[in-house]
Amino acid sequence: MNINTIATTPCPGQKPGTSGLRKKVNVFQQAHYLENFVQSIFNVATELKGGLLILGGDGRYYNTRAIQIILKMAAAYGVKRVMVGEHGLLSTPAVSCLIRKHQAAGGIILSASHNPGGIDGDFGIKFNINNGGPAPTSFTDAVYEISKNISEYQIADAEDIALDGQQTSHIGDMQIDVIDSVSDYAELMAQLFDFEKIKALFSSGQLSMCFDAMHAVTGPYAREIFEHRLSANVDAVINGIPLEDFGGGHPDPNLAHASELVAQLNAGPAAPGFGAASDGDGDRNMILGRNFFVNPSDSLAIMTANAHLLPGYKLGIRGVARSLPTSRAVDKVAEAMGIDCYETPTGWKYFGNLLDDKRITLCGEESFGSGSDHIREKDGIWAVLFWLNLIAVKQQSVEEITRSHWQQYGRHYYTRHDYEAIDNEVAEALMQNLRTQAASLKAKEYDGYKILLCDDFSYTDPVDHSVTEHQGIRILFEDESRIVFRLSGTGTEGATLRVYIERYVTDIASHDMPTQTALAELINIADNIAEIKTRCQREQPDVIT
Ligand code: VG1
Ligand code: CO
Repeated sequence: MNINTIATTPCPGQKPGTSGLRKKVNVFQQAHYLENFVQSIFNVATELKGGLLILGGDGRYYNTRAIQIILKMAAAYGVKRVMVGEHGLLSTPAVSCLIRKHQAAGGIILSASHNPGGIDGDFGIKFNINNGGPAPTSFTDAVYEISKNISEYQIADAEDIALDGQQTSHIGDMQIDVIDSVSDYAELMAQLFDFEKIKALFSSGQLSMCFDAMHAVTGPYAREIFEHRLSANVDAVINGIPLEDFGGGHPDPNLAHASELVAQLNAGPAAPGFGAASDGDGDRNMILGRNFFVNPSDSLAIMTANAHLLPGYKLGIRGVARSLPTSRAVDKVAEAMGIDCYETPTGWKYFGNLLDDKRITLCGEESFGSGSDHIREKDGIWAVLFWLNLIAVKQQSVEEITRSHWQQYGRHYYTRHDYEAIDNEVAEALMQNLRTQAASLKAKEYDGYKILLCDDFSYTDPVDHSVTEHQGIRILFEDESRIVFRLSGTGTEGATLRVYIERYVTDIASHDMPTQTALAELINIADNIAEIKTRCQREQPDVIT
């Protein structure tokens, strides 16, 4: 094998965000851009030398090109073996599953997750460590430092590898196995859930479902699991073929972007009883009932309260965790169950230590993400199976399950308002203004809502004691309402301000308000305190979830 050493100069801005490095495709296409970052990863992940690497992506534009480059660089670095998903496809949860099952040294996932794809869209790259989870900040910081000073990278002089069809080939001494993207993952799902019971739900005609794969990576997973193994209705999966531009859509499973699915579920009495969608790389989920939306924060709470009913969790759960902006619905359940509930910064990497240390079994985020200790990523198809299994056990609809949960624990009305592509300086100044005000806001009252606590969230990991600061401004009111402000770490254009608003209502007679109405006063308070409209020159948020 001939290895070429290529001279390069640093590409600015290769600092990974909430979940890997995300940029416009044309940024990744610049000379040496991808190579610099991959070499920086290799230089930190020395355990890859002589080890196994899992490699795949969500199928977006540039996926297979990047895979060919990475394979040649992996061979030059001395990786022993690479398992690549067929056609270059692997969902994020499948990569996590494969790393754990095959004791890989790590995994590279090519995805910008819920961001749009195609030649004018976004591309991204994430590295997962040997526990199957996203690399911690200490790792990504080290990668960034190397990227700032890189002067050369190494790449094997080799032909491209065929990615269609499961086969084994070599670049020098490195073995490359093109594997079935779905089977190991599907097997794990069958161990966790009662497939026979779910199957009976479909075959008895009691339930039909619609799963929107949004032309992203979950299409093949959904077809195999829902249609083949669980015999769901033949038309259960829509938009099931992965496309490089996601069919022009935005592969973000929420009410705004999964409009085809929402229309089906709202189509009256003939609508399917269960609906779901996943994102670009298959780690997010949206759960719908007939004409009914389950807020992701509620979903985590409902899962926690009911996990013991499902085979994979029948021994009960140890504890739970949620990210800061996720509603405190799960806290109520944890309190009642007498288990720990951790509050972490945004991003799945903060759950890894808690899972590894066996402090928690379930965890989730408001951004349509939930997961468990079965892997170290959030998992879209897993969440769908969890709900299907729950419906089969309880013999209740999605709406009935959710309403009875609210009845028992109270309802957390919840919304997130996103202001996208704001000028970076304006966004920073808005956050800085909140930080400066934080201490003095305590005990102030707005429209009858009295502030109990206001701070800039800082997290000390209870396992390795690492400290992560400035994770969002949180305002807690006396009636348990909350407002959280933070800037996104996944966008590729300017800044995105996220405002998270929740209100806790125990009276069951008040569980039927439209969410934005129930939160109207708090939405105004958020604007008053942060001066969003004036500072950002916006009348409305760009996206409401
Ligand atoms: C967003 C979500 C966060 C999630 C992250 C990655 O981050 O808010 O909860 O973990 O995306 O999800 P941010 O920094 O833009 O708010 V995925 O499915 O895009 O990898
Ligand atoms: Co994702």
